[in-house]
Amino acid sequence: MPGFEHSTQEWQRLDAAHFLHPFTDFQALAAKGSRVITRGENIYLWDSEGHKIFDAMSGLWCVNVGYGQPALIEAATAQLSTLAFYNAFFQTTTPPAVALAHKLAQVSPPSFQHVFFSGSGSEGNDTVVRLVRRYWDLQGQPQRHTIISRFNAYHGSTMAGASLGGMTDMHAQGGLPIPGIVHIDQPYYVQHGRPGEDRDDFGVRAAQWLEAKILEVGPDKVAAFIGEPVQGAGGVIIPPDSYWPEIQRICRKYGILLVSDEVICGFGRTGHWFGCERFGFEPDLMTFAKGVTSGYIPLGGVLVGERVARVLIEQGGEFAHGYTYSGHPVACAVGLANLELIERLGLVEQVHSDTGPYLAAQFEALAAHPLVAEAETCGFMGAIRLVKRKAQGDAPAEPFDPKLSVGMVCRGHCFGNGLIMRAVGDRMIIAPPLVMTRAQIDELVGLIRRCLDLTLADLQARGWI
Ligand code: PXG
Repeated sequence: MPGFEHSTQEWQRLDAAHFLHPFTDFQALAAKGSRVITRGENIYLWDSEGHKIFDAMSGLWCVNVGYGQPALIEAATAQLSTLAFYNAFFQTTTPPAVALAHKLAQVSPPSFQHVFFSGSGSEGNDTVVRLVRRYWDLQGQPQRHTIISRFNAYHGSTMAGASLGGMTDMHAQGGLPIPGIVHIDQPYYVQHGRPGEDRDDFGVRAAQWLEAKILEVGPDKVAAFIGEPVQGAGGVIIPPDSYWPEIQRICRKYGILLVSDEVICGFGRTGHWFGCERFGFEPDLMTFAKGVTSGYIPLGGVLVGERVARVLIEQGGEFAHGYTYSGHPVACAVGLANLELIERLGLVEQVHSDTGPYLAAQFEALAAHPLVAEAETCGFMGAIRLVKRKAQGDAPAEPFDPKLSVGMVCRGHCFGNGLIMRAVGDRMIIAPPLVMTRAQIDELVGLIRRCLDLTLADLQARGWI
């Protein structure tokens, strides 16, 4: 492609000289040199050295339909030629934005008939903060200001997104969280479960931390609770089935708005259109991004349920919030083509009742590996936890010293063997494209097994095990 024909070394030199990457130690990366990805097709990537890579992370949890889908490329190209941009301020609209809003209303649970578009998931969550506080102002309860979230949640990287998120290392940079955002613990059994405790009992107990926090803050001061159905960036933390219904019961008891951050879980990832449907709860607002366009072009937003929409529309007057790219016509055209393709290929049903259960069976068998304590999936998301010694009888599994960064060692072997998996602490995680076939699941699990074997040998050679 003209302008893109440098050698790997030249790309790395220019990259180090000019490009500050997200969540990156700039100096360390410059010393090592970036990996240069040049092409994608289906569920595979190629780097500038011609290596083929199995992308078990769908880019960054987003390429749900896989790379190179002609329907999305054609939708973008056609819209670029027709109308590359117009805004949705000043009482105007564009056909792709209207058509995508209509489509989103069709695929969402019935109470969601309205959407506010943003350019990303972080901006979507900033919109959530504005919407939630606006709602309570309009209800004559401006003191309902506090939003409760969870530690180890990820809700984005803007000031509000990072504040809603519960990543303490992010909070440590820049004086976060902003006022009015507080956190409770995550429903992670490995961290908080009691010996012998039933998982569902744990789920109810973990949900009740919300009630305790509401009572601490004051029930009349709490505006909303936000959570990812499954915490993605936190390490694919799959809550017990009892958790979300109990969260919903508590929110309803105190009249608090319930927000589902569907940025990762939305658009088929859990085998349902939205993660809340998998876990049986009915939120008032849903943040989305990533899978709405399969990552082909940036787009995000908030789906607004009836309870909030009615107040905003009937009593709200002007809502003083919005982005240049709210309802970007090219992004919306791609989003529409993407949702239609997900429907045409039957990907949600496929993950629900065919490839999802097949992945579960194959992936969960990795729990037999000597390095693995648990291997679990939820739709097309999965995690394995690496441990020094497996559980034996009543003795729980023995974790590695976190300082060893064993996950990063394993990730290195994955990269070296043409597999992209993410390491989050001692959890190795996947979120493959929803188009992954049974044969490709076999290929993936074979690759993971090989990388686990190499990691084991490596750790033994280092004397860490
Ligand atoms: N909510 C959730 C649940 C997310 O996972 C965002 C909001 C923010 O979306 P934007 O589009 O602003 O990035 C996300 C993003 C990782 C990783 O390393 C995960 C995300 C972003 C970057 C890295 O797992 N999720």
